[in-house]
Amino acid sequence: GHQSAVLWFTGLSGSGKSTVANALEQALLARGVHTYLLDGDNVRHGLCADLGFSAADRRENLRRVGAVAGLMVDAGLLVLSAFISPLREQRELVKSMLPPGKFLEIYIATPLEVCEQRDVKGLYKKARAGEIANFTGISDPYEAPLAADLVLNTAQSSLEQSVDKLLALLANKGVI
Ligand code: GGZ
Repeated sequence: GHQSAVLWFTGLSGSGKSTVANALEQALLARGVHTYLLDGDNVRHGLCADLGFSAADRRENLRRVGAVAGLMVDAGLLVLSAFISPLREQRELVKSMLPPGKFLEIYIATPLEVCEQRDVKGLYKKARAGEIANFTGISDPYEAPLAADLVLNTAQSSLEQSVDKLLALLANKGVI
């Protein structure tokens, strides 16, 4: 068995949040631990389809995700969440919506230079060209966590190393 919790991945676009969260999900599944991954792909097309990327819209996006994560924790699930969640106040809001001790903050600290170099979706190029407004790291702020439960840098660690650190954290916290 396992304890319910929310693993909250935060970091820039292209930092590796979804990649690491997906790899962790596979590793947990192999250990018989089922999870649910919340990310922009399954939330911004449905539950939050009415929201954009202004500060107010991002906050509302994350508040709704926090509410859903809270319901999933009630149901006993282990939730992985991968959103930029750029501001400390937004992440504090989500934390405050969950039972004490259920929010684990994972900072994917891949440097902006690396994220921009990768530019998997070509969004940084468009942001630099002024074709996307309010782009995190370019024309919109990102506040790094001050006390994350774990800091990972996908430019310096392999995916396997990152997953191992996450599994160790979960074991250490008594989640798995
Ligand atoms: C940041 C943006 C923007 C702007 C579109 N700023 O790399 P991606 O494409 O797949 O991840 C980014 C995603 C961010 O959505 P989140 O829900 O995670 O953001 S937040 O937590 O701030 O609410 C990026 C894409 O959407 N995208 N416009 N202006 N990222």
